[in-house]
Amino acid sequence: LALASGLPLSSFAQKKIVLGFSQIGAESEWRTANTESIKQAAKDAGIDLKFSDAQQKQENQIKAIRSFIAQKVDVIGFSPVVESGWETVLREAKAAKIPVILTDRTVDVKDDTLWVTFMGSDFLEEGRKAGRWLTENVKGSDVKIVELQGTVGSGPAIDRKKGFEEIIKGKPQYKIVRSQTGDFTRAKGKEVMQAFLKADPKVNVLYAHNDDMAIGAIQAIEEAGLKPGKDITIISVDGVKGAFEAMMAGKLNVTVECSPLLGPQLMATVKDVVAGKPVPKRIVTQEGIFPMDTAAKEFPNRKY
Ligand code: GYE
Repeated sequence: LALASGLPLSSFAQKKIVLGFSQIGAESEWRTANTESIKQAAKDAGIDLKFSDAQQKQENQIKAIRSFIAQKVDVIGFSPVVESGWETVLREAKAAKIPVILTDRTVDVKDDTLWVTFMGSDFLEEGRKAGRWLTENVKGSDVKIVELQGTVGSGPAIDRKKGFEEIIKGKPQYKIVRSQTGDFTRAKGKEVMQAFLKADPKVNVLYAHNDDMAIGAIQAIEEAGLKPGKDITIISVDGVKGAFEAMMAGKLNVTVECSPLLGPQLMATVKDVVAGKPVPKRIVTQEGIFPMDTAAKEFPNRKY
């Protein structure tokens, strides 16, 4: 087909929006579901997605963002592995007039004009939900808690710890006796739990900042001859399928939901930003909490 001008019709068709997205890595079931959601939603929305995996390293994310700037993408999306250290590269994106959308995790920068919007969960509230479940369901005069923290310096690790501590504060029967990072992975979760149990096997509760670390820790607990979910009450965050399976097996007591399905919302926002429409500065994901006794009923409805 050609028009009177002689140009092919296709050159008049709207140019595809190009989105450069820097993902943290593939550290957890949550993350792989998040990547899947973003890729599928880009396809569905007809957006040209340039996807880059940083293998959990900030320097790789900075490189990816610089390469998106050099390629002159329309929008940059990213999920910052840690909160600090983004000023310089975000200023470069701003100077190049490329809008930046934060998904899942946020950045700690003074100038909030360096990013357009932040969509994702309220990690502080997730920590509080974990803490409230604990204080309502685990009673005793001396409750010894071990904590597996997420990636050091990441938004979810900082806030899930803070929210949880806020709830147990002033309740001296709840004591965090050991707390260390497991970097949001199964392997590290298992390794650190082994070390915790070796130092002192008298643990009542494990609070893990994500399901993957809890699942790794469950293996360590079983190998130590203890019963996860019974001898040690386990609380974690995300609500991935693996957690529901562990709950149905009686090995995990509760998971606080954190949805990774941010793709469709991201693509809709990318389109709005390109069209010059105003977008809210903060878009919060709505989430619940799933104790063990709801797992079998909820499992068929789980999408990640
Ligand atoms: O909880 C964890 C993942 O940033 C909310 O990152 C996300 C966290 C999620 O690796 O499993």
